[in-house]
Amino acid sequence: MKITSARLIICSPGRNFVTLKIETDEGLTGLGDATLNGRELSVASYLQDHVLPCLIGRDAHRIEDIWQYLYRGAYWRRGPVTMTAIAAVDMALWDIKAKAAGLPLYQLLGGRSREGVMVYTHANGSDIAHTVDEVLKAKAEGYRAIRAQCGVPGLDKVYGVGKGGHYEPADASLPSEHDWDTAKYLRHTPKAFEAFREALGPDIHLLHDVHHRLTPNEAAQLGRALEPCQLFWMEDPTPAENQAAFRLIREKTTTPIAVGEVFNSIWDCKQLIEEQLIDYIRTTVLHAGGITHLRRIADLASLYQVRTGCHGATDLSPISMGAALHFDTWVPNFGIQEYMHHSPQTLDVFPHDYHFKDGFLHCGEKPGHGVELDEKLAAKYPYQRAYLPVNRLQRDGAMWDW
Ligand code: CS2
Ligand code: MG
Repeated sequence: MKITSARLIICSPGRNFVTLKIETDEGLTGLGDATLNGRELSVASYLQDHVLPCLIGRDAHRIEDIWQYLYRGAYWRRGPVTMTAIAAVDMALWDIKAKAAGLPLYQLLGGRSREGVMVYTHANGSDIAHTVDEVLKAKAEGYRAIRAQCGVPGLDKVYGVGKGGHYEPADASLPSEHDWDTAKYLRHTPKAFEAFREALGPDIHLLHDVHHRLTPNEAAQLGRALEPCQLFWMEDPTPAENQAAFRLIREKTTTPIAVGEVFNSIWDCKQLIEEQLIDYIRTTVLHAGGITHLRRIADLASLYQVRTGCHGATDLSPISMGAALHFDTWVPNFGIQEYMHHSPQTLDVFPHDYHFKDGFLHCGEKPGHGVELDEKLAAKYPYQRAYLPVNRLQRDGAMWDW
């Protein structure tokens, strides 16, 4: 089965998405997500100018060989742009192979390991009382796991807390600025989680995203202070370029740790996994080289009892969500899947067969990954430049981690 065409569709139904469509001489087509939030056009160019011309005429069934060709063959390995581009090709090829087999994608990975995929949703509030309301609303909607982010007194804009409850990471046509003060955050957060746990009772999982803002020592302090609230995880407590830094956090607290949404290869998490410095690995089908590479990361993780917790923010298109759900349905060491709701416009542009019920997402049974693209509708939403915010210290305006 030869690849006859490979092209990009870039659209912005509320936010930007880059989609790769691969067509074959047997009439089967596949879709892959190529969206890198705030840097969308760099992946589009990488694909358009350097990858797509090399795909024409190749056998669409040779997923592994094409993966190696794009990874080893490029000489320049790894990095978010390269690995997102490879992921888009990989997702589209798995879609095609599953359609050729007439099977939902999870069947090709080894079949079903579970009846549904437990997801966590977001509850964001400007203060503790508001966040308690949001957390209880999520519980009433049937979620078994809830990520809570709460405004901090004295800070104007805090990660994860949007205007009027809605939160979208890429919020402006030039980077907007957030302010940060670690001492204020560390004072407030344990009080907030005490209130969330009390409101929820013991049975609902609570999660929190620190978004790389603490030093390892501060992260250890926060982890300890949160131990009575029994978190499912504390996410990205400190930047992870230095994997060994997690030893300090690990030695000091039993609060489980999740890391990896910004990782793009197995090398970014090798030490974290082998030394059991984390509990959950958050790499995705999108930013970590597709299903082919994510499977290798999950297999390594399984040797060390590290479980998966795939990133699933709105900047990953429904195609990534569809592919992730097939992956999650199979992967033996599954932990949880993030589920941040796409806008109604986005869902109209990407018809899909996954559905939510009682705290779980379920992939569909259609051949492939089950997500399509309405190209006519997509054309009504042209690309709009959008950036993630930057973060500065309130004290003196110095740049901080975001
Ligand atoms: C986040 C994201 O979902 C998460 O855990 O950290 O909101 C993240 O900020 C965006 O996906 C960045 O693109
Ligand atoms: Mg995160």
